[in-house]
Amino acid sequence: QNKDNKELYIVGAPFAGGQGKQGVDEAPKLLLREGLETEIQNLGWNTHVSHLEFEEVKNDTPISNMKNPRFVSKAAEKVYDSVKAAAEKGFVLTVGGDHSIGAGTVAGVLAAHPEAVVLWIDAHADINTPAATQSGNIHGCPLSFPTGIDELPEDVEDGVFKWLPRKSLDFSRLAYIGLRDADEFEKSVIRKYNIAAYSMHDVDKYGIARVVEMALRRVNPGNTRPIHLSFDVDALDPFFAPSTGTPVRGGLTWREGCYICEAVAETGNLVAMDLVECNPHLGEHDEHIKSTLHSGIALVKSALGQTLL
Ligand code: EXY
Ligand code: MN
Ligand code: MN
Ligand code: MN
Repeated sequence: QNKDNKELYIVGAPFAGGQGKQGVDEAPKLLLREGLETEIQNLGWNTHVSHLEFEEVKNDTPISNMKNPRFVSKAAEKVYDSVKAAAEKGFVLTVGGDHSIGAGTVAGVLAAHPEAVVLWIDAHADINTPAATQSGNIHGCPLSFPTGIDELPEDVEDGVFKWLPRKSLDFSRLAYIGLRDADEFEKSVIRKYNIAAYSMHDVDKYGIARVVEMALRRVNPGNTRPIHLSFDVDALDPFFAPSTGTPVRGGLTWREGCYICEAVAETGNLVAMDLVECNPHLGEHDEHIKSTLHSGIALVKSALGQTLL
């Protein structure tokens, strides 16, 4: 990663098929309307914006426990292609959409930067397998594919997720911050593979600065590897990000979220970021929607070099 490269590719991924609530697909356009691109330009980046389009799939019956498997696989593949191409040229900011697109962003970043590590900032662990998911919502499963625990058969129906290179993400290169609603299966995966996972309990105990330090030391000792930051807005407390599909109380404050992004930016190795799960259809009034979008924009600015002094 070339630190003088100031080209930044915003990939709009208006996708809602990884979960059941409409509206999350409207976030990319609304974030741009709220000033996302100009704020990024003000930090000295040359921006390039594209919006992906996703074609509906008819008769998309479940495969294993996954709902909309063909639709999600096709969408994530499109995201993968765009992210891979953009990551070869500059910084990639993928704006969701629900977190199922993370299967595409992680694979795309790893295709361009095979040594990359992934920081997954989320209330949830998003590592259910197609067989383990209780909800069937693939936004709870994206990390099962690049880590290779998904166990989909080689001859899976309609080649679902066949495009995605398995085991491209080693468990030693994945860290979580913000967890507070992992499923039992996911907790067993975290233990079994000794994944660097920092829950809200750890944030309370050590403070956010030490948590980020510990997470980075675990996955990127020596600070030599490129970093992909996948930020689910539901990692923030619902007080700061109410308009999201699966809010969980007891989350990160606005400053803790921004601090994570600032600290990761300070490493000089951040190459890509996702901002996902803002849903402007949810929330009791307009202020909820605005504050969620502006939390998201603040996180992006913090990751892209905004300094407070
Ligand atoms: N673990 C639950 C499930 O698999 O359905 C909840 C997942 C929510 C995922 C959100 C996007 O981070
Ligand atoms: Mn609408
Ligand atoms: Mn998520
Ligand atoms: Mn989440």
